[in-house]
Amino acid sequence: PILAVIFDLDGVLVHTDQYHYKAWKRMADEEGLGFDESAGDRLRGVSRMESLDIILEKSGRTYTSVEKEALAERKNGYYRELLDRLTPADAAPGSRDILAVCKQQGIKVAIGSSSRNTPVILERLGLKHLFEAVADGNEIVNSKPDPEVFLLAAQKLAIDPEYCIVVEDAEAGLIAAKRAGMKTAAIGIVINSSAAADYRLHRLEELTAVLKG
Ligand code: B16
Ligand code: MG
Repeated sequence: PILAVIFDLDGVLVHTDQYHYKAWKRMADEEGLGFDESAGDRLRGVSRMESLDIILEKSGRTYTSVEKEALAERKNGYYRELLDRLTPADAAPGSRDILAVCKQQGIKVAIGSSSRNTPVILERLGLKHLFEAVADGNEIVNSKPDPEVFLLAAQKLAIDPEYCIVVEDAEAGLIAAKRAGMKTAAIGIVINSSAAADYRLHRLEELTAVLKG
């Protein structure tokens, strides 16, 4: 049986994945760094500094850790400007409904996100009170594809990993969930490409059928 659902945040419950992309692109353009859509998909689920390393791969020069901190900080400032515009209407379609279904069925719900901006995003969306547990980028050492964030979420819920299902839009996140010993549901861009997906959701509502088994 499934006793808990762990939701990824960016790209699943809210489309802040587009904001990450815009903010990185703004910083990269200012720095004269090439940045394209394909790089964008590799940034899903991985931490802020790992994302920066991916963007700097083709730069042809090395950056000191002080320079890298400054670039990441600048991007985060741009990202926070975009987050300031979030309202409860920006929660992904179907997200409140699926959370209600989980509640009705006695299934616990948690967030498992790499983002250190998770608290501000949940606050702006007005979703925070709907989760029994939140595990995010502020609390972990290793980000996805490491299983740490999902294991932490399960621990906070006091549910064994084998009874958890993770909903993810990132290949790194699906791999992390598998490594944690959890079931996986892919949504968004990875829906057809990931070998780590147990279920493939075109819309969040389709999770209802998965939960019924
Ligand atoms: P921040 P998720 C991830 O969130 C994003 O997918 C990823 O693109 C981002 O780099 C990471 O959070 C860190 O975000 O800079 O806000 O700490 O998909 O795991 O919810
Ligand atoms: Mg995501």
